[in-house]
Amino acid sequence: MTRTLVEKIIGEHLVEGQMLPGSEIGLRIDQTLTQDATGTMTYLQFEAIGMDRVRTELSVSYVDHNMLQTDFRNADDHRYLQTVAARHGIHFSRPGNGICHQVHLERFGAPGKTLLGADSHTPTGGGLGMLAIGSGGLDVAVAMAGRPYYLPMPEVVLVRLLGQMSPWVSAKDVILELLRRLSVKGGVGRVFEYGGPGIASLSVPQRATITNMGAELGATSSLFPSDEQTLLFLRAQGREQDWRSLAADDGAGYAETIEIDLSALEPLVAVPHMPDRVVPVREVAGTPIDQVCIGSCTNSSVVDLESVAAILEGQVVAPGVSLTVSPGSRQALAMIARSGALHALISAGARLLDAGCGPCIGMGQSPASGAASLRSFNRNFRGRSGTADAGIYLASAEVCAASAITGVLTDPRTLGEAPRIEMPAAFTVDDRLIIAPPENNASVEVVRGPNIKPLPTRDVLDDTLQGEVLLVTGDNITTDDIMPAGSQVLPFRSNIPAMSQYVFGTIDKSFPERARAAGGGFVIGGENYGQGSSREHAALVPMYLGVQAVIAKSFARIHHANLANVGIVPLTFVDAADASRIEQDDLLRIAGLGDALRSGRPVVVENVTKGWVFRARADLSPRQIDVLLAGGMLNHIKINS
Ligand code: MIC
Ligand code: SF4
Repeated sequence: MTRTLVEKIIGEHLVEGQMLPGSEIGLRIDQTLTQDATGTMTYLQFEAIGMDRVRTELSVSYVDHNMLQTDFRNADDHRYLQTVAARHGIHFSRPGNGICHQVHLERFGAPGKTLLGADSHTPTGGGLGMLAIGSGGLDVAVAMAGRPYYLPMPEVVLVRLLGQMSPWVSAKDVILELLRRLSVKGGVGRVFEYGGPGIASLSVPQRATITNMGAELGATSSLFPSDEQTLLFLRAQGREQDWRSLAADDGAGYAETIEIDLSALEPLVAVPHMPDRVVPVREVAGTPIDQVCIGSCTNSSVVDLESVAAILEGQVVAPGVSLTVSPGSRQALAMIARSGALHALISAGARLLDAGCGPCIGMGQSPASGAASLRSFNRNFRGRSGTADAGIYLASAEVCAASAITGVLTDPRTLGEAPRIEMPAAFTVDDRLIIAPPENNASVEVVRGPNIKPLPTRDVLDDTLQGEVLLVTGDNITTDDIMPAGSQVLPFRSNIPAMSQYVFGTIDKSFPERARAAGGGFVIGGENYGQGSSREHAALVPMYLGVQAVIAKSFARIHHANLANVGIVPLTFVDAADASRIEQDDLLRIAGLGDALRSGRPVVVENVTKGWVFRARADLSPRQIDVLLAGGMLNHIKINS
């Protein structure tokens, strides 16, 4: 039987279920990663499971998001993360060592492995031929405990790359082109497997840009075969022993094949406020730009930074532009420091930030009122930068560098000859900021500062759900809309009561107060509800405020799983037109929930206020229904252990 690359890796890790698209499968997870903004909850949950040491081959805790320390909170969290890692057999990557996805790619990722990460951009690792998937923190905690990770078997789509990119065209343009064609929900339930003759010319850092931003398609993952390029990268990282050759069989069957001719691509840009609003740069060239930010897990490798430095060499940033550079890793920063590229950046007027997420998650560097900010990042949702009326544009590092000089959106092809930057033959390897856990972990004391609050808990689900509609939303609501990030809110990631005052803050500031007064209720969503980040806080906090069910036209994969994991019922309208008949404050009732869910029949929802009923489907596996009815995963584990 011929198999796709995805089927091969899943086949090697399948512990439950069958590889039939849409049906639930359980996978053995080899590696996990967390970052600090999702990690505190993940490790509190791991502690609640009550296991001494992780059962994975490798688990790594990174600190990269909550890097501004404006008070004790983030520093408290870092200390908790460091000590809880040592206590339970987890590697700890210290603040300053870089962004989880970039560092994991450099130092730990390996072809053929499974990686589960509490961050939606975990598929970055697919650039190395591994199956890397983002999930909520609770799923990562469960995987660290050695239990399978469950997900619907994805459809596998082949993206055949042909030809070679022209000068000034970059890997970012490949993924922007896919977003242009498929939209932010075009990847839901699918894995994108790259192949075709065009992949041979793409280095691992370029591949990782593409697999990273596959998250913006809503895809379960994206990956490349493991080939000569993979070997070159691993050798250059001093990890040749991690290489194995891995590719799909000839004639493997795919749900769909998409072709992209690399030689026909041109520099592209996503305009505000969605990553799929993609147009050629030349069409919007001349748009004045106030800020340029280079970095994020999409485009912050040493290759990107060297290329930016080559463009900025001898130039100075335009007077109206503030340029920031946040290296993806300490390795990348150390290498540009040694090569002299850092000097070119600083001389040009770049403001150098920590090796971390920084402006990507609104951790500082919020643009001015109404500003246009051009970023080499992956998300441009409204308000995510910390400035509600700023417009964020997403493009390659090269487009960013060119525009920083001119002060307007610039097609870099107008600058003349493109710099030719090759991936280094040897990276500078220095793992001293990665602390390996001690053999004897039992005596390690876990330090909890006052910012670490206990996990919120809840009871088993009632058989009748009744409550007011607290909010009716439109399509493509992101988890940034549900649970905003930014420098003000992120320090509360381990303090759910404090965080709850910000829920739905960008949509309706009165939500928390109304939810409290009503004792909880329902949320009505549109298409692709909960797209974007993996943050389970977008489920945990509504649960804490008493939200019982979210009824939407469709859901993003990770958020759908997170809702069930915390005991909020995710339901999908059978007839999407019913959504427009529901208004805020309507009283809804679902009776006989348990039987309805177990029977597999649609759930009948009564709109008590308006006197009509509608039907909604629960697209949940029998396992998820048990988890849900128990009031979430932690209750379920307790009941069954
Ligand atoms: C993001 O890019 O939105 C984040 C911040 O990395 C999130 C995780 C989080 O909210 O902590 C993600 O992508 O999952
Ligand atoms: Fe960090 Fe941004 Fe990447 Fe999220 S998308 S991990 S915030 S750099």
